[in-house]
Amino acid sequence: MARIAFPVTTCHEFEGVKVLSAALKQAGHQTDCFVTSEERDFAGAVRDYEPDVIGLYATTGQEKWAYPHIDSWRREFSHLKVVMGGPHPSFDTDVLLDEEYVDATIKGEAEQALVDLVAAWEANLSITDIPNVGYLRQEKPCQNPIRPIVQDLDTLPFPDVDIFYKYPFLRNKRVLQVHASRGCQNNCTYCTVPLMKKEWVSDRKREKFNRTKSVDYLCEEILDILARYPNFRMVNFGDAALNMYRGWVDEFAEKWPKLVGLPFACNVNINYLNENDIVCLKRAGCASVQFGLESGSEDVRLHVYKKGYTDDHVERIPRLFKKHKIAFRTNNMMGSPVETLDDMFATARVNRRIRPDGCTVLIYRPFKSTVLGREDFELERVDVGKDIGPSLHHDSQLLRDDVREIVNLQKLFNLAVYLPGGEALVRRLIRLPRNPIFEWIGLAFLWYQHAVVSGYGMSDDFKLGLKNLGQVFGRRVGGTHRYGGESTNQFLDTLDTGLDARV
Ligand code: B12
Ligand code: SF4
Repeated sequence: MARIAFPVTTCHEFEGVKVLSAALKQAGHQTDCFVTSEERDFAGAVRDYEPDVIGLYATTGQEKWAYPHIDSWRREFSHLKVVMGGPHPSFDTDVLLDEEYVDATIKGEAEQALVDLVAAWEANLSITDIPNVGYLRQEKPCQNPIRPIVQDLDTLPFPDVDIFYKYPFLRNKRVLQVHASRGCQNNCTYCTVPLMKKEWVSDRKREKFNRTKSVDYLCEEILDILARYPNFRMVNFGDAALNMYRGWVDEFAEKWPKLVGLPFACNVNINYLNENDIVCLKRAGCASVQFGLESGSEDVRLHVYKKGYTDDHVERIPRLFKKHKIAFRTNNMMGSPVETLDDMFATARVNRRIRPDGCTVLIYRPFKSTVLGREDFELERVDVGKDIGPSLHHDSQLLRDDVREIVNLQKLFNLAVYLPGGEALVRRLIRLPRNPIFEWIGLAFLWYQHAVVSGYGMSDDFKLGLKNLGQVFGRRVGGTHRYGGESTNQFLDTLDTGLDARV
């Protein structure tokens, strides 16, 4: 039996960590997670747990946040092993070169791989033949091929929420975070999910990346949580799209209200959505949905982002949301390599026309794990020396002359959408230097969308803000990003819960 600790630097219950914890417990191990903002002495809490293995989840930009802590834990426990998983190490194993911090990585879905890795470490066996595992061989990162992914999500144990809900803030907030599926029908070029779809499957014939839990399993999972944590008043589905398979929402609309009966918010893919789905969502108790509009230009949306949303989808589906009284929020992206500032204002105008209940606006980031991002790196459109931290809220890493305007527009976008005459005003304002007032305006809109439109609740959001306020503007120290709890803008990252999986 080994003891595995999952340090987490965003105040949010991570589905990946929950499912891994459940798999490890099923294999007879002990697990716990440690959320930086929720611990008085975070490093001490992990140390007191006396872990054998540290498991780190990382998106690109946050892969090194725990290094200083690992240093101190390693000094305490000489046998300690560290494994990193999630999107970043799944596509880039260079973290293995930091061998003083990382012993192994796991590519893709890790339920079985992590159990195998921990067992090998426990028995002092070699890890070099374990599928999915990455390790350092002759000073070079070496990635093993991956095993088939779990095809039937119902065969997995329920995600282990207890390691997160030991924290009063997480268990007493209004919204319960849940996942009903994995994968996505679309293949957007700015998103990592399509490359997961390609690289996280083993090439076994008919292996499916897009999977849903059965409605029965999902309802049982929620009831199991609510039996122990009864304070939740709403559910937020973190999936790419709740309408993953036609027919699933029909069954969901039948069973969810009877078995669970909580209102919920979710993401939808509007190119796969018809009026019947919307009626079913409403009947099931859907309070709000969000989808990625991303660009006002159909050409960019269809041909560059390959989003699959035509102008007809973008105009027609929101009318149906309004007809059936479901609030909707759009996700929008500023500053991709193909858009001019005028195009970005066109995105604001489309929003103005379709009148969403809120607009989330993020700054395009060139990930090496996306089709468009890979092109950016190849064509040298990226300011590679510029450290923008992990987030999509703060800065652009593209080599463009109008970065200041883009970043300002991201903050002021909602004024251009909702304020009469807003576009003309915002066109002028974005030429000013970046400043805290714009940041606060952006933050206020984000808070409104999260608290009100997504139903998260004013009070929870306010508390979340207070917890992490110091991190909102304290992200840069001496011009370089300081990895670690103090500087990773967890507040903004956590607020962004609705997400069209692009977050
Ligand atoms: C829900 C979600 C969120 C939630 C929860 C955080 C999270 N990452 O789980 C919130 C809203 C907080 C969030 C925030 C952000 N997110 Co987010 N998010 C997602 C989303 C839609 C689903 C993740 C999920 O739960 N999947 C279901 C579970 C079961 O799968 P999983 O998480 O991949 O876990 C499996 C493996 O990764 C692995 N694994 C997971 N954890 C660990 C840990 C160890 C030790 C090991 C070995 C393996 C391992 O095993 C798991 C089980 O098989 C993904 C898209 C996607 N489909 O992955 C984007 C995604 C992960 N987010 C992304 C981004 C960019 C962000 C933000 C930076 C956005 C921002 N606000 O600026 C922040 C970063 C916050 C953070 N600390 O992670 C990107 C990452 C891109 C990249 N290449 O790095 C993704 C891929 C979307 C995209 N743009 O393509 N996000
Ligand atoms: S951006 Fe959203 S819709 Fe597009 S591939 Fe990613 S998860 Fe799917």
